[in-house]
Amino acid sequence: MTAPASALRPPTTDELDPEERMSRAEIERLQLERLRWTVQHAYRNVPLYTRKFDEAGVHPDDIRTLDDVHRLPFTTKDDLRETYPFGMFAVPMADVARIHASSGTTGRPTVVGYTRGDLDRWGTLVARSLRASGIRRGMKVHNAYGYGLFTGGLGAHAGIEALGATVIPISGGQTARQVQLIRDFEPDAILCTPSYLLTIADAIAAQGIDPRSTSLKVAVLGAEPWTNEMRHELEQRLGIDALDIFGLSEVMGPGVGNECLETKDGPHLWEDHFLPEVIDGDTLQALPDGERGELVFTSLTKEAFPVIRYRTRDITRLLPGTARPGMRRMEKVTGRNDDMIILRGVNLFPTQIEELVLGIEQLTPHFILELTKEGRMDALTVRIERHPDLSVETCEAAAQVLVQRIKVFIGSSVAVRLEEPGALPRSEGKYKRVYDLR
Ligand code: DLL
Repeated sequence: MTAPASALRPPTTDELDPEERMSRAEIERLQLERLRWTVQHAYRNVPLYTRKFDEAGVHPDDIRTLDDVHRLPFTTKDDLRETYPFGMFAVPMADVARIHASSGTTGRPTVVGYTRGDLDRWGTLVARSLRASGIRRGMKVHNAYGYGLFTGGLGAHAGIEALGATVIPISGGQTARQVQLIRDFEPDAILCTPSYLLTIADAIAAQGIDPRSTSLKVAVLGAEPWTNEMRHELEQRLGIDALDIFGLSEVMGPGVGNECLETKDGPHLWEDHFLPEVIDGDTLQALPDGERGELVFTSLTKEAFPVIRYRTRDITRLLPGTARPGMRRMEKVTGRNDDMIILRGVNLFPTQIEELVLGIEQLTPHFILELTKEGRMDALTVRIERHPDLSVETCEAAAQVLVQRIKVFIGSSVAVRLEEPGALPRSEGKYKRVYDLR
């Protein structure tokens, strides 16, 4: 018996890109060749890189091995802001086929550009990412990442097309309509942020439909930190496989790396196009694979917007490849330097609370964190919606369990406040979890 065209399975070896089948040594050879090109290209065409290399006393000819990347200066978001809007483009504007921008939380937006060739490579890498998630030609893909300046919508869109699957370009928001189209169009796959998939699952249930009964088989989720506990919650709730897609605008957009369906053990990084490093965020020294620190990328094939040692602020560690042995993986990103809350001397990431919340069955996954001042002390309140089907007493007891677990596992004393079902804002894209009212 042959499997139906839409059954979920990992790609066969024949279906992979040739680079995905390369050995580690072949990948590294390719990386060195491409690194040398990138460094030359950036030095020659971007005044900021010329200046920074000269100040650091390093010349593109000094790059003879992959380790020589450590001699290059870092690039940060401040460099992008300083050269706003187009100062870091390495090709004439006539060769820039598209511009994207991310608003960020403060200051000027970050602007990035792509040549026609960059867009083609991006499409190929998103197609590779979706294929690793089990999606292929013959499947319908509901793309609920936001279209526009955000790289999520158009980036995913190009990948679905490059793969030869059928794209449903719904974009984010208008949740009731999303549910309607999931029912009517019967997509096999959905692409959105994990928090938005939770919103959609609730909206399906609110219409009296069992979220496990839809046509969806797989979700490819990213653009915000999320935990394996959230993966489990979404997989159970919707009866799907949930895979992690990683990326950032400065380095390309979605599809810098993606998990493989057969292993689900953190995104493989597409190392034929990006050279990752993990550094100690304080000393800025490179860390060996396996140690946790800040993720840094050098692009290897980008024409319009090459980045040299770009500091992502994302916290992770590099691990050996599994399903694609030639490429390294990274541990699922569950936090960024800038999301870290320091509460009376204890560092904590919102995802640590997510993990604990999802471990208590009587709690809902709908919570926000509020930081306030009590006298001279900082205070953190977890505002969480009570479970609509359980008594208030049961929910209160569960809230107290959460208080204790946060104390034991994170080391912080926090307050937990129960809210009515539906009282907290719902995600429509990247979820704002933390409200700093200090
Ligand atoms: O969020 C690109 C993207 C779109 C990735 C759709 C995946 C899916 P930016 O808006 O520039 O780009 O935000 C990039 O989002 O530095 C991480 O902090 C976070 N992020 C992205 N993907 C993941 C993920 C897009 N899978 C920033 N897990 C990054 C955790 C993620 N964090």
